[in-house]
Amino acid sequence: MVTLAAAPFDLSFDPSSTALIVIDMQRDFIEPGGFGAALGNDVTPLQAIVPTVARLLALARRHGLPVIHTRECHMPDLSDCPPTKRDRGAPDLRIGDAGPMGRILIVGEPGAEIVPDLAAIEGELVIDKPGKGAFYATPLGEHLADLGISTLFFAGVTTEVCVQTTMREANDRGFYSLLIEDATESYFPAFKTATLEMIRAQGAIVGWTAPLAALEGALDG
Ligand code: TIU
Repeated sequence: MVTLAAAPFDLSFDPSSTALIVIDMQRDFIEPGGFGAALGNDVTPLQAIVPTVARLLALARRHGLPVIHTRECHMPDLSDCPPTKRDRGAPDLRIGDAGPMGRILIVGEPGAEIVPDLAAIEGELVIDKPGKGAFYATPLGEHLADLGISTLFFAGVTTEVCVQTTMREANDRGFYSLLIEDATESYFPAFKTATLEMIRAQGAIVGWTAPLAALEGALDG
């Protein structure tokens, strides 16, 4: 067992039953001209965590932890995109519309790809998900059961939308969940702060948080 100095208290985990899930580090959320920008957001803060997520990926790979990447995207015919999701708000471009990186949030389009610095390597599972949570309408739960996973490390974007939703799904499924504080980001700084606080409040009601350096220290020694 490894013991990590996390908040709100130490988290002990067995690396042989721990996996890393990197949520939606896609061009559509991180680069100008994608879904995030079409919603009116400044994508710059999200770009800034790419090197930290790369360090986290290197750490997980160095220690043989299974790595799972997710991508929020939809079928070209939008059959898995509820109209309530596509019609929400007044974005410049809606899901399925043609933008500078291809059709917004559509499987196989350049914008739906993970940014090159964080691309999956051979043997890593990439899960396309139609929802905010990575367990909804995907094989993630079965995959984790097959691997015998009990602890999940989380990174990715955005903290309060897809990351938090997936952590809450994981919590209800009995996983110990740790969010790497500097490997996640929001378009809204206050939402990131609030999400970190609400995850670890009430005695880790959803899970734990810790900076990457603490995890590196615990695993690398
Ligand atoms: N808009 C926003 O903050 N996030 C999303 O729409 N999806 C994810 O968080 N991946």
